[in-house]
Amino acid sequence: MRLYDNAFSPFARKVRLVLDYKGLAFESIDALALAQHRGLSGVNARAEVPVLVDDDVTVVDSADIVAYLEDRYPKPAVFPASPALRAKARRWQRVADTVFDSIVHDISLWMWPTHQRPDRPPPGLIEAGQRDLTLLLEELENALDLEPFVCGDLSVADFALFPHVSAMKTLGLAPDERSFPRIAAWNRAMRQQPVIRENLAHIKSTAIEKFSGGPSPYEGTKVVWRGDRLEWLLCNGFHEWWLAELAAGRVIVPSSLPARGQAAH
Ligand SMILES: N[C@@H](CCC(=O)N[C@@H](CS)C(=O)NCC(=O)O)C(=O)O
Repeated sequence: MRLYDNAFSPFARKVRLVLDYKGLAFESIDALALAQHRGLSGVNARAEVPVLVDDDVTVVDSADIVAYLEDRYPKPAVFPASPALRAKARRWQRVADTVFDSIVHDISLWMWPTHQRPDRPPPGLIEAGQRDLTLLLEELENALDLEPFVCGDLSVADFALFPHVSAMKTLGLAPDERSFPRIAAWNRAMRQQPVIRENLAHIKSTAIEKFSGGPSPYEGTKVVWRGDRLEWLLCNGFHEWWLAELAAGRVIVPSSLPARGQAAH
């Protein structure tokens, strides 16, 4: 199997965690490196990671990849057995992928080692992000009623959430133990999982490899603004800031349409 991957992408991390948990071997390509862009566009018109190629099957989008892996390699399962818990797992995967991701992405641009922006966030952006992340954490705290994981046993919900919740620590917004005791316990339980330990070590060594000497292999100016990330900005009134980014040539908006002559998967 081949994974079009990137160590720092929360979506690629989710898929990697599922592959590792299921004990599946794969070849990883750091597909967000600019040198790999053409190859990535060849398998995904949106030029986004992750993409999984398993023999003659190509699957785009992390939730679809996880669903494919579960169908094709069912044991150990990453979806619970009961319909109610499966719905809960899917819901938290979606909240992680759409809402957590958007907020963490939109308020973290100024901390990316790739971009090193000289400007500052527009007034109110970080505060709006902190406010909305707190709302999400309150919801997650209530949802963690089965212990130790979101659906009782480890599931895709935990693998989807962990990259975002751990990124909050890097942003100085780690959920505090007193306000969010269940999340703190969940976080500790997650960090004891061998696949999580391995993933954290992988990110650390990749960051050293990519950023500690010479130019970074990644895009350093433009930011990819796909739907959910843009939606959070717009619903919080930061459209003028975004339009200025667009005018300054710092915006990429992906398209799902295949390039002329290329078939969709
Ligand atoms: N819905 C997609 C989102 C994937 C996504 O947004 N990937 C980002 C990285 S986190 C990406 O590849 N962006 C293109 C780029 O940064 O060049 C999924 O779940 O796989």
